Amino acid sequence: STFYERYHTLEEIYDWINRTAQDNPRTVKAILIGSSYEKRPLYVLKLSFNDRPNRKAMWIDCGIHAREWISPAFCLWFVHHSLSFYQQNTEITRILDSMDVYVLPVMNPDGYKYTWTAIKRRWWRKNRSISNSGFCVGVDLNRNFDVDWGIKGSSQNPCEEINCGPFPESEPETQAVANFLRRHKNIVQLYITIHSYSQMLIFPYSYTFDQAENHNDLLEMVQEAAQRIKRHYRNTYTYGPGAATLYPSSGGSDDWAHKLGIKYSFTFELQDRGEYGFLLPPSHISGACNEALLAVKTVGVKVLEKA
Ligand code: 0X9
Ligand code: ZN
Repeated sequence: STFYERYHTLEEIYDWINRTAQDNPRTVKAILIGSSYEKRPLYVLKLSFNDRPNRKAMWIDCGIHAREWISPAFCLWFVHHSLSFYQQNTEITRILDSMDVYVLPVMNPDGYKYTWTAIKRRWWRKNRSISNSGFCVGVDLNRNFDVDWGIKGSSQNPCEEINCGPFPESEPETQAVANFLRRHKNIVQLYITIHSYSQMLIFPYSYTFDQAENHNDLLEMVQEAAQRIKRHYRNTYTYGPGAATLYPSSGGSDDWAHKLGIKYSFTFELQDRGEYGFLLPPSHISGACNEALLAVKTVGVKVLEKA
């Protein structure tokens, strides 16, 4: 198997980030956007294939949840595809010709590292911040954003999996992403966050059953993505607004990005539908990533057509 068909330790991913930037000095830059609770750097790779003025941008983050190993694997897959198939594949070329792409391969490095250290830790989801009220560790970064914070599908109890933290953006990982997107909100048109598992293409809102004002556009985009996945890979993805399609929950990054003004905002839940769950075997990485790549390219091209 190739490098991209295996899961990698955090150290290997940091090495890959460095190497990728060094080997592609004209097109790839590593940008430090902050650091984690345990002081690990948060690097974003900026892919920029030309320097036309007024360029727009898209953002993809991976690894919000530690145990969802297919997610960082996808970010690496996506960058590799972009660098390998620019000017070969029509869709990735169209996207990279008109947008810069910001890729955060591991938003929760402390949690990711922890899942690699012992079998019983393989199911860790949150970051590794220590609450000042007691002995439990970890905040669910996808409950920590400042949108209806702490209300639905989240818990203020640090011992729980869906702990939203002591206050909105309490976590350095959340702050780093939120600050970066606030600074770049005028250029970023498309926000995508990669999770697993369940094979779902979700869009805002999750914090409420109210429809986003561009609901019909978002629905059309994920519907087309799901149809193309079915046609090309014979695999089923369900799609729709988060609250109705998955479950209601507050404080998520997709809803927050949408309310910031990034109108095209998505959460993609990759393979599988529960057979292996978080323990998706390496032999499934290429299938899972190619499907997700098709979905990313589908919504990316649609944004270009709409915006
Ligand atoms: O619950 C989550 O954070 C996501 N599912 S997961 O199984 N990967 O944990 C779904 C997030 C959907 N979006 C929001 N809740 N805002
Ligand atoms: Zn997740």
